[in-house]
Amino acid sequence: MSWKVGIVTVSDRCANGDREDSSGQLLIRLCQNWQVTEYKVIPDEQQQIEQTLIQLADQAGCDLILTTGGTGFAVRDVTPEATRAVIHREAPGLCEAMRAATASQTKFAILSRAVAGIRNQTLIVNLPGSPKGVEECFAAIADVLPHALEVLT
Ligand code: MTE
Ligand code: CU1
Repeated sequence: MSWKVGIVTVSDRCANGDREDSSGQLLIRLCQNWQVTEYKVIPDEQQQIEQTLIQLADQAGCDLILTTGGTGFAVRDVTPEATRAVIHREAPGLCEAMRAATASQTKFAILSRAVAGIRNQTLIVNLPGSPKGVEECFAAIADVLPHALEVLT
C-alpha cells in the first residue's frame, strides 16, 4: 500500500531561511517507499503548527504525518502541545519506543517531549529536530508503521 505521507519541519531558523532543512530532507528520503505528498517548513508557532497538521490530515488526506523539531525544553518548543491539541487519541507507545530504543545511543534521547497520536484516520508522530535524532527515532518505529496505518484505514 502506498501511504500518503506529510513531512512537517518545525523550526524558526529553517522557516526564515537561516538554515537548510536537512532533517526534513532526510525524512523525505526515509519515506521514499511511500508517497510523500506534502512537505512544509514552518516556525515554532503553536497555532501555525496546529493549522498545518489539521490541513495535512483533513484536506490533504495524509495517512501519516511526521514532524521534526520543536520537541525539546526551549520556550519556543511547542510541537508536542500543538500535536496534542489536534489528535483525538494518543499513541504513546511509538514515542516510548523511540526514547527507549535510542537511549543507548545518546543520553539526550529522554529530552525529547515528542508525542504521537491519531486524528481521525491520520497518524501523527513527532521526531526530534536533529538529523541524527530523526534517523535514530525513525529506525525505532519504521517496522511497525505499515501495520499501524493498515489498522487505521
Ligand atoms: N533522540 C535521538 N534518538 N537522538 C538524538 O540525537 N537529540 C535529543 C533529543 N532526542 C536526540 C534525541 C536532544 S539533544 C534534544 S534537545 C531533544 O531531542 C529535543 O530536540 P528538538 O527540540 O530539536 O526537537
Ligand atoms: Cu539537545
